Amino acid sequence: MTYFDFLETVEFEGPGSKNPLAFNYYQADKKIGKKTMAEHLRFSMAYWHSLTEDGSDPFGNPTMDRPWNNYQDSMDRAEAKVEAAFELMSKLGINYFCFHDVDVAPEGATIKESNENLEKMAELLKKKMEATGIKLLWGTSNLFSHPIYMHGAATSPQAKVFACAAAKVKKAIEVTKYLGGENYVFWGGREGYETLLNTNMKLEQDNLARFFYLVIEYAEKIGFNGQFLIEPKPKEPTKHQYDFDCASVLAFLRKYDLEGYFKLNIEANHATLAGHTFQHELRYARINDMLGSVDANQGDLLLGWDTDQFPSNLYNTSLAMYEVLKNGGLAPGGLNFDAKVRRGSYQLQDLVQGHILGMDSFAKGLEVAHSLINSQEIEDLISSRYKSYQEGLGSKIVEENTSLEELAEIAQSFKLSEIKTNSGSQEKLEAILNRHLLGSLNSD
Ligand code: XUL
Ligand code: CO
Repeated sequence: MTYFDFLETVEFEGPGSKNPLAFNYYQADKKIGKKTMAEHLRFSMAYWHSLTEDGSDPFGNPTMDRPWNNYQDSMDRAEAKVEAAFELMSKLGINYFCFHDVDVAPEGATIKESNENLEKMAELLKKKMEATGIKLLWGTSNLFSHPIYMHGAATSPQAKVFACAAAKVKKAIEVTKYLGGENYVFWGGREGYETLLNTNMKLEQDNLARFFYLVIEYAEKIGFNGQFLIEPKPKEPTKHQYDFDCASVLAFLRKYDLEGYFKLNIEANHATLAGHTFQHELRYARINDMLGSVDANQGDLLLGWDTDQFPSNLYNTSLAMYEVLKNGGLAPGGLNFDAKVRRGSYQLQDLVQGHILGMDSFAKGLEVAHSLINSQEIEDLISSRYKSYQEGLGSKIVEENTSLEELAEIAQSFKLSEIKTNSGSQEKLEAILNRHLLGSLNSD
C-alpha cells in the first residue's frame, strides 16, 4: 500500500525551480568542506508529528485526513503508519527517524500488553529499515500523555508511577537497541510542577537523578551504547519543568555526578520559550562539550507556546549551523524535524512541503555558516576584541598567575580615562552576516 502517490522522489532542481515538490537548495551529495550536505545535516523525521498529528487543537476537531488512519484495528493502523512513514522518508531522502514508543505501537491496558505491541511493531520497523537503509536517530518513551503521569513520571509523588515509568523506559531502550538507535532521548514533559504549594522539589529532583542512575545501570547491563540525551524545555505542559534550559540541565547533571553520561538535545522553540535564542542554547551546550543533537523547528515570537513550526528563518538556521560546524558536527546526533504543519495545512502535500522547507532552510544555513567560517571575519573580530588577554596583565589572569592584591596594586596606577576598550562592532558584524547570507543567495 502506498500513500503519497502524487509524489515522485524529491530531487534538487536549483534555486530557479518553481516546482514545489523539488529542493531549491538541498543537494544530498554536494560537498560543503569535507562532508556532503547529507553527512553534515543528518536529517530525521519525527514520527509523532508527521504520522500521528491530526490537526486538532484545544478549540477544534481534527482537520487532517490521513489515509493510514482509516483502519478499524489499532495494530492495522500502526502497520499502515509504518508504510506511510518509510514511503515519505524514502521519497524525501531523509535517512533517519525518531519515535516515542506510543507513536509506533498502540498502548494496551497493561504495560505487558503495550510491550507486546511494541515488540511486534519493532520487528516490522526493523524489516523496513533493512529494506530502505533508513536508520533510527533516537528512540524515547512517552511519559506524559497517559493520565498516570499527570503529576510527573520519575518525579511523580506516587512510587507506582515511578515504577511504571521505569518499565516503559526499560522497554523503550531495549527496542532502541534492537533497532540500532544511535541515541536515546529524555524529554521530561511533566517532570516539574504546577504549584510549589504541593511540591517536594528536593525529593522530586533526587528521584529524577535516581531514575537516571537506574537507566544507566541497565543500559550498561544490556550493552546499549547509544548516546543518552536530555531535551531541555522550560514549560508546557507543566508550568515549570526542571530541565528548564541547557544551564539548568547541566547544573542538575553536575550536582548528581551524571554529566559524563548525557548530552543535550536542543530544540529551537524550547530555547525561545526559555527566553534564549536558539544559538544561545547551542553555544552554551557546545562550549560545555554537551551539544548532542537538535530538534529542528521554530516558534512564533508572538505566540507564547511551542508551535513546532517547520524551520524557515534563514538567520536562525545559519547561526545554528555555525554552532554545529564549530562543534565539528552533530554525529551521532542529527537534525530532527520536531515540527508539524499548521492546522490549516491539512493536505498530504503540505506535509511534504513542510519537510522540503525545513531541509532547504538548513541546507542554505549550512552554506552560509560554512562561508562565514571560511572568511574568518567573525573570528578575527572576536580575537582582536579579547587580545588584551594574550599578553602581560591579561596572560597573568588567564594563566591564573596573579592575586587580588597584585591586581589591585597594578590597577591603582591606571588613569581610568585612558583605559580603552574596542567597539563591540555589532552593526558591522550584523552586516557581515547579511553579506554572507545574501551573497550566498545571489551566487546561486
Ligand atoms: C515536546 C517535544 C518532544 C520531545 C520528545 O515539546 O519536543 O516531542 O522532542 O519527547
Ligand atoms: Co522536541
